[in-house]
Amino acid sequence: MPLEVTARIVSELASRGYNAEREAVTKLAAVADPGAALERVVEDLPEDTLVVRTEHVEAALSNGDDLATGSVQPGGGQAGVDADATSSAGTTDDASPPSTSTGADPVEAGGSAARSPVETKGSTAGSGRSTDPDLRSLEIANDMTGASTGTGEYEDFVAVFRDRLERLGAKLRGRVNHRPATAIQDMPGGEEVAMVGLVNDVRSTASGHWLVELEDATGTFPWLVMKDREYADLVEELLCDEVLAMEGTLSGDSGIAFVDSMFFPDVPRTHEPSTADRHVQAALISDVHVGSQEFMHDAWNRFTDWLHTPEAQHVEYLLIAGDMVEGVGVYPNQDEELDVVDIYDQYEVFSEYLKGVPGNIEIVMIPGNHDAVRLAEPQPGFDEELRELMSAHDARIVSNPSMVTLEGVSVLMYHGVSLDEVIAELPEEKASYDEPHKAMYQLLKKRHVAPQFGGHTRLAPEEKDYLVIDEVPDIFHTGHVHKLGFGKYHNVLAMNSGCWQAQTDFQKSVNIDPDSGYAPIVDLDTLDVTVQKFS
Ligand code: D5M
Ligand code: FE
Ligand code: ZN
Repeated sequence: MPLEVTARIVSELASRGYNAEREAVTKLAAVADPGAALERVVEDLPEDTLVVRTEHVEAALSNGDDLATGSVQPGGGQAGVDADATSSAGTTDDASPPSTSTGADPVEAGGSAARSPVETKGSTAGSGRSTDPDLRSLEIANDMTGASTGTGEYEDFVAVFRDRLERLGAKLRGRVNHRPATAIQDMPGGEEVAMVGLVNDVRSTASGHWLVELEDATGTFPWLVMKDREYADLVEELLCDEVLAMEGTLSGDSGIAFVDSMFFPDVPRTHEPSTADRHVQAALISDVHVGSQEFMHDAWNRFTDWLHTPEAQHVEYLLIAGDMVEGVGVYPNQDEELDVVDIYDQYEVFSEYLKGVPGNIEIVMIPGNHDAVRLAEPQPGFDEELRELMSAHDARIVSNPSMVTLEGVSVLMYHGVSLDEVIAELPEEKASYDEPHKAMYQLLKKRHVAPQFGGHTRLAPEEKDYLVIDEVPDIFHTGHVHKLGFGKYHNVLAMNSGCWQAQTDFQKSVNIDPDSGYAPIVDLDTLDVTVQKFS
C-alpha cells in the first residue's frame, strides 16, 4: 500500500483532532475510496473519542454498502482525501516516503552496540503491530510525580545528601574496611585505612599531586593521590558530590592518607541485561522542541508516517526523554527564535504532532529543562492542565528521571542536563559532545544521574535522592545535548538520542552541530540498535 495514502489519512484525522491505531489506518487505506470511508468513520465516532480504532472503521465500513473494501485503485487511493490536507499544526509536509537509512550512525559512536537492519519479516501490507495487550508490559518505578515533599530548606539538602551517601555507600561498604572520617584522625600513623564518602573538594598541590577531600556523616578527611600512581588518571574524572571509597596508608601524624586504591559504586562488569521474550522494538527519542522556529516538522512527520509502515510494525513503544516543546524564557533572547510564543499553545501543537504516532504505540514521556515544570531535578511529570492538552495519546507522563520497564527490559530515562557538566569537566577523550554516550558511562559509573550540585544542574531536595541509580538499568536513555551517540558500558546500552530541532543561533555560536531528525530503534529482545534517519 502506498505510504502516501496512509500518511494522508493520518494527517487528515490529526487535523480533525483524532489519533489513530495503525490497523484502523491500514483498513481505511485498503478501501476503494478512503476519503469517503474516513468521512463515514468520523461521522459515526462517539463524541468523546480521541483515538480512531479498528472497531470504529469496521463498524463504519459494515454500515456502508458503498464503502465495500477492495484493493486500492491505481492513483485512486488518495482521491477522496483532500490532497492539500494539512494538520492543524500548520504543517506543509509533503507525503513523500521517508528517507530511511538503516545502521547509520552519524557520529560514529564507536560503541560496542551491534546494529542490525530492521527486520521486515511478515511485513505484508495488512499485517500490523501487535495490539495484544497480554504481550505488552510497561511498569514505572521511581516516578516522584505528586510525591514532592521538599521545601528547599537547608535541612532538606542535608537529608538528601545523607540519603545519597547512605545508598551509594552501601554499594561500597562491603568492598573496603571503611572507617568514619573522625575515627581515622584518631588512628595511629602508618596504618592501612579506608573511607566511604562524598567528594567535597579536589585540588592539585604545588608538586602536581592531587588532594581529594572526602566527607561523610562525621566530618571530612583529606586523601592524597600521588601523580605517578595509576589512580592519578581517575582524579580527572571526579565530580564534586559523587560517592566513592578510598583505601590507603595514613601519614605519620595521621593528618592525611596516601591513596592506594579507589572504588566507584559502578555497574558490575558481570551485569547481564534482561531482554524481551519476543521481537519487539522501542523508539528512543528526545528534544522535539515544538514551538521553536527550528523544529523540523517535515522530519517529524516522516518519522510518524514511517511508524505506520510495515517496516515499523515491531515498534510498540516510544520513549521521549524531555524537551517536548521549546518553552519560553529558557535562555536569553530565546523569544526571537520562537514560532509559537505561548507555552500552552506549544503543548497544543505538540499534541497535534503526537497524533501522528499510531494510537497503538505505548508512549512514555519525561520532562526536560525546556518543559513547563520546575527546573530543579527531580522534575515531576506534567501537571493536570498539560496532561489534558496532551490527552489524545494516552501517554504515560512520569518524572525526570524515571525507570521504565518494557517487557522486562528496564530503561532509565533522564533528560540529561548534567551531561553538559560532565562534558565540561572531564577531558575530551572521556566525555565530549561528539560522544555523549561516554559522558553517560560516567554517570553509570558514579551510579547517579546528576552528581555535581551547584553548577548547571539544579537540585530540589526531596526526602530521598531520586537521582541515585539504585538498580542497574538495561538501557540508559538521555537527550538534552542534541547529539546522537550510543554504546555499551558493562553491558548497559547507553543511548543519547538526537533531537528534532535544527541548529539554533546559540548552537551556531558555540559550534554545537546537532544530530537532528534521527530515531534510534532498539530491539528489546537483543538490545541491538538501528538508526532511522528522517532529515
Ligand atoms: O540544550 C541543547 C544543548 O545546547 C545543550 O548541550 C545545552 C546547550 N545550550 C543551548 N542553548 C544554550 C544557552 N543559551 N546557554 C547554554 N547552553 C545552551 P537545550 O536544553 O535543548 O537547550
Ligand atoms: Fe533540548
Ligand atoms: Zn534540554
